[in-house]
Amino acid sequence: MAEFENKLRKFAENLFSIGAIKFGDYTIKLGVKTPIYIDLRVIVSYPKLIDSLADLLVEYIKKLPKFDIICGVPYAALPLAGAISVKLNIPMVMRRKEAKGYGLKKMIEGVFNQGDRCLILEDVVTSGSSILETVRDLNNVGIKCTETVVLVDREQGGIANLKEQGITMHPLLNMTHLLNYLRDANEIDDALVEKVTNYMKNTQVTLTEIKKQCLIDRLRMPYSERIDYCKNKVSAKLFKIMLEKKSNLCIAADVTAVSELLDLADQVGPHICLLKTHIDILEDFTPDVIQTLKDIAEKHNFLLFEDRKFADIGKTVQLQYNKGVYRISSWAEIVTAHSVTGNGLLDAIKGSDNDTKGVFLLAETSSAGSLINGAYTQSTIKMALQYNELVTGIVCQNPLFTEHPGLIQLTPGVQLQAGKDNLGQQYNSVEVVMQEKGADIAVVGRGITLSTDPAKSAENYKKLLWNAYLKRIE
Ligand code: 6AU
Repeated sequence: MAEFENKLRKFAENLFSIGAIKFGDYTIKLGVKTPIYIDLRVIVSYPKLIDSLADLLVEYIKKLPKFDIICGVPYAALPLAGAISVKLNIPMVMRRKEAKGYGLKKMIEGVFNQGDRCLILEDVVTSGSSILETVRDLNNVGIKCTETVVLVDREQGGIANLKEQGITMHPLLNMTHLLNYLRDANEIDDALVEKVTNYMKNTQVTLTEIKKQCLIDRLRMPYSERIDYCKNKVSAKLFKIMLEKKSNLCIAADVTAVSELLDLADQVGPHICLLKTHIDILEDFTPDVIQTLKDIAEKHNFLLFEDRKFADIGKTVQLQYNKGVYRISSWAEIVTAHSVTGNGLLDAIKGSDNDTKGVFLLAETSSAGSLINGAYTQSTIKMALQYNELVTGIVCQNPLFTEHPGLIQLTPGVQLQAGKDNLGQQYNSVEVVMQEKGADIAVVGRGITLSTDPAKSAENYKKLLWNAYLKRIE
């Protein structure tokens, strides 16, 4: 025991001597001011220290519950996690830091199995927020986490915050020990110890604060809470309609006769939040159709959404959006657009009155053999964030942008059962789309339009989709 403590003392002194512990006026993550700053990233320059520290950790870890994989919280803990992984011959996974916000699947690198138990290694803990972010991403790919080993616990609420989320923290050192060891080694004096101790007592960080700032996950957030995050006015309006009608169903009204369209809109109206049109497939379109459609939309409280999929240069899109027989901008509160031609296209739609306009950008498609790749998808999301006052959300098939609750995920390719048509369309079930694929609104076309009773079918989809959403946020 005493021998282990001596090693800890030595470790504290080593950290101080390599400049990993600094006293002064610093600001740490979450904007908290601090008189002591601990930055272990510098240890990469001291391989012998990594080696001896890894030995110490291996000894410490032996008393903990068994685990299958180890994960270091980037960046400081990565070299240590690597060293421990080698010493124990236990595989490591890495959580990507830079890929934040661009899809859950790509967040974790390495080979793992569903249900693997993971030990998380972290350098310094203040509130526990970084560990909780790591746990969230590991949990999202099916990895279990209950234990974390921490080199230094700053004793500012981390242990309690983590415990509340089911994680037990095992700190090698806490701040009290660290200060005492440094004082015993004559590196710091009593006054400094007292100053830092008082600071720690008076600067506790609670889980509520952490949740507000860094544990945002739109997939688990109720629609009602997401309204405040909407930068686009139409998204906020849409969320309100969804909540009022308890509907996250968008109908794809892909019919070719005006009478069919108007009849369908009136029948399914009570059950939908959005009516999506391909206005150019109507064979008997006349401009007066639009007013009737608008009246039905008002009667049943849904938004009109033209799935135009703009994809040209800005100038042409401007004409397509505002001119021609359809005059889309005069009635469609939302339109779809590809990101392929870049910003000019969104600038063209933006115009002057942004308050009533929204765009769903296509980041992925439901069709087999799509040429869209990961880089395109990520750039599209970047573009959406850049134009967040105009962009209502993203059309995609996977749970992307989980850290941006103001954006809405619209997912087509939905039927009661998984399947496909003979032209490459691919369908997932309601449950899969809502609970695994991250949809906020599901687009259902032929699943409703080809049924014998579209109103009844729409009501059924509405209930199933809403229940799946409730289950997701439970
Ligand atoms: O349910 P369906 O297959 O009858 O209809 C799906 C609808 C169609 C497509 O044009 C549209 O959803 N769609 C989209 C959208 C909404 O942009 C993108 C996509 O990837 N797949 C897809 O089917 O009106």
